[in-house]
Amino acid sequence: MEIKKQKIKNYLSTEFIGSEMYIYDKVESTNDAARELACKDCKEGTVVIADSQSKGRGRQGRKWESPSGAGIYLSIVLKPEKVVSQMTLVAGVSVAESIINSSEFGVQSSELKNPPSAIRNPKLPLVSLKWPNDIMINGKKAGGILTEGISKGKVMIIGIGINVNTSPSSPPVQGGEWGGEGFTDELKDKATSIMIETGKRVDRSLLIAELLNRFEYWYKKFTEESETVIKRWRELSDTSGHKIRVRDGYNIFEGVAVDLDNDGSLMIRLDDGFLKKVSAGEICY
Ligand code: BT5
Repeated sequence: MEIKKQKIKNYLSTEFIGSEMYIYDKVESTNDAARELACKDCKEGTVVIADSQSKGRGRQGRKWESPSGAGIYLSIVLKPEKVVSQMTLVAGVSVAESIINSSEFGVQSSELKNPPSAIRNPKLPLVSLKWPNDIMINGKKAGGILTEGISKGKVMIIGIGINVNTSPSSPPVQGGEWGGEGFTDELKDKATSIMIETGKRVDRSLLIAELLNRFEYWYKKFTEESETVIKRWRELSDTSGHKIRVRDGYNIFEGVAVDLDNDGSLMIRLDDGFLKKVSAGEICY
């Protein structure tokens, strides 16, 4: 099932997100393609989507595996009043909600030929957000967000990667029918996809429309009253209460995640009793 622009448009109910949409077979990174368009002064809400990426990236130059036919790789150009890190949380809430809702338009594995053997959970998946930018299903990473600013002007690029129909195993299953190559050895124990967890192959065009609709809703909410988004993020996250280790640059802290602050930072009760606020970094639990 390829990604179809007309199908996305049919389900889109946004005012400006996706009003300009570019869909490519393959790009190096949708964030770079979106950045180029932003530099040419494209409209706010322009969306770049690719079926695969040859240099998909995560934060700090890490790689984002982006096989063809399996995932959603898209970037949204925003021109907000203020360039703020909480935009990652806006995207996280939108992605989590759209995955939860995708169960309504997924296809049952029983309706498919050659279902993969390793489908684990036929019930509704447990979708949760892990601070600051991970989307987890049943405790494994199924998506990530890469928010980048453009130095000239108030432009932000919101990059979203979701493993949708990625197959559980590599090498290829049934000639790519189940989503290309599956996960690499490095990822197969810590990454997952919607299909692996639910047994449902999801139409990526519908999921993209759902995601963009929700993104616009939460982006507008955020500009009106940012606390609503933070509240929703807290509901969808299981980070609070976890014993965690945080890497913040060269420093490593250990403690318990207490809460998300209204500015999107994570509050941690350190092992020595002090409360520490972390605005960027990496956590393990
Ligand atoms: C992220 O970085 O999670 C942000 C990923 C953003 C990807 C999107 S796709 C569209 C847009 N264009 C781009 O070029 N990027 C964005 P980070 O928190 O740094 O996590 C990266 C780590 O996740 C890697 O080091 C791997 O361990 C793991 N990883 C890589 N590919 C993965 C995948 N497909 N699924 C799950 N985990 C993955």
